[in-house]
Amino acid sequence: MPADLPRLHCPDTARAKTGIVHLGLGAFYRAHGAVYIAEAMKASGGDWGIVGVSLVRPDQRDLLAPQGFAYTAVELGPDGEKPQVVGVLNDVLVAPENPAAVLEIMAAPGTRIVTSTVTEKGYCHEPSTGRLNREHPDIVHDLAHPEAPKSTIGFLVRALAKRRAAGIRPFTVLCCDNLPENGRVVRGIVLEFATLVDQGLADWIAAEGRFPSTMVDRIVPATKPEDVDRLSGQTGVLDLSPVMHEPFRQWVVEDDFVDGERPDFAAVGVELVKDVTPYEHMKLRCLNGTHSSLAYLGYLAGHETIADTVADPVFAAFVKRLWSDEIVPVLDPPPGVDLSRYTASLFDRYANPAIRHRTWQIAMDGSQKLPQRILGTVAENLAAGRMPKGLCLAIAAWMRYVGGVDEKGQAIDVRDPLAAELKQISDRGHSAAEKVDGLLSIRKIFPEQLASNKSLRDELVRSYERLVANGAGATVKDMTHA
Ligand code: CS2
Repeated sequence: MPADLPRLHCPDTARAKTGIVHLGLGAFYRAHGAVYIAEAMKASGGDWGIVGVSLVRPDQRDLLAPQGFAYTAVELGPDGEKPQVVGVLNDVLVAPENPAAVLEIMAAPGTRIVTSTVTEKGYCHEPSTGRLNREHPDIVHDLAHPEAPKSTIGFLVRALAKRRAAGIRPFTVLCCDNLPENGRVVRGIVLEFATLVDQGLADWIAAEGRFPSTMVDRIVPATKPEDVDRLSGQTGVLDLSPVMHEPFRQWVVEDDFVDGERPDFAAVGVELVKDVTPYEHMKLRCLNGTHSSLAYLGYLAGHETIADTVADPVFAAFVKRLWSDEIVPVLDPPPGVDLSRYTASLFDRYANPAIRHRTWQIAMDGSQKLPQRILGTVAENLAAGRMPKGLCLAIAAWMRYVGGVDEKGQAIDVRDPLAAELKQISDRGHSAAEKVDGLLSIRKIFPEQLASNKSLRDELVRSYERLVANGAGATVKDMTHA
């Protein structure tokens, strides 16, 4: 790394006052929501500076503090790389070091929105039902120690309680994670938790709080050391925490904020709508559903990235078939959207060779992702009397993946909150059928109605057997006749 380069610093423009606290400061938000918010302030002003909160590790704070919390967002497009310095972060707090400081900024009168990207598992809920998981260790902790929370839900509820006690209006909770009807789901979890703390608080949040649902979209792979080196070579300054993203972006938001207080989103292309549900379904099922399918099957077939996977003609034909035969037929498009154009553009985005998005990264946390990405589509196909064989193959590939051994007999580093349970259940089964039955019996993932469908179960067993006997590449090939 070129150590003698000057370090990136925050542009000298006056900083906006903090109006937003963001929970879960990962690459995605820094390349998506934060960029939109910075642009909205540039276009129309407003005090919408952001304080980021890392809920687990200090890494981001440690990298960003010496840069005045500025970072470079790099667009990786067909015509090269476009770096842009983003100076919208005012501070980064590390929650486990000082939860009181996080609660203080969340409860400050100037904070009017709390955004979150804490990943699917960060809401401590059961993916199959959307309800609070009261046995989650962080939830148990936060109910016992409300003044020093660990979980996103614990922070939201405690900060809202502080605002209520101080006579301050609630903030809007703007969830930016890939959950279906994410605002409504988070509202339900927050209210369930608040009820356990104080019914009066829960009633106040229910009446005065706002939780607009959102659909967020931009492909942002994890930043790699070579990205840092390449960027510093191009710019002559050292940024130790840039984010890499594709040109495409989309943000659809329900326009329902506490007292209407929000950045001027419309000025920068955020789509403000009454009901985000059709957009969320389209994106979660068409994009994330096929992303996960390609991740498990592609990983097993030895492909490192999504771009490598769809460069393989067999997989290209497979993903197109998933869209045309299984996903789009059971989807109601949002007003004015042509789904065949939408999926064609998804294919081009996947094929962008500059985006090195690892199949292993997308394969993480499958237990939290499958329901909203794949299982809804499967259920609707079954209800229409069709067996969605491609998606069944994807589920079987997930089942094989969580068994923890790849096609060459090498261990897979399975990252999932249920990893130990999944491996144990998989290991207990001696045959494909026993493994499939064991995994299907996990109610946190597979609802009873789906798991008890005999033809689905038989199709999963057949798919699993084929994956073991022939490998993922050959099985996908057979299916697409490519
Ligand atoms: C991906 C998403 O990692 C994953 O599971 O499917 O992060 C995906 O890249 C984004 O949702 C795109 O908007």
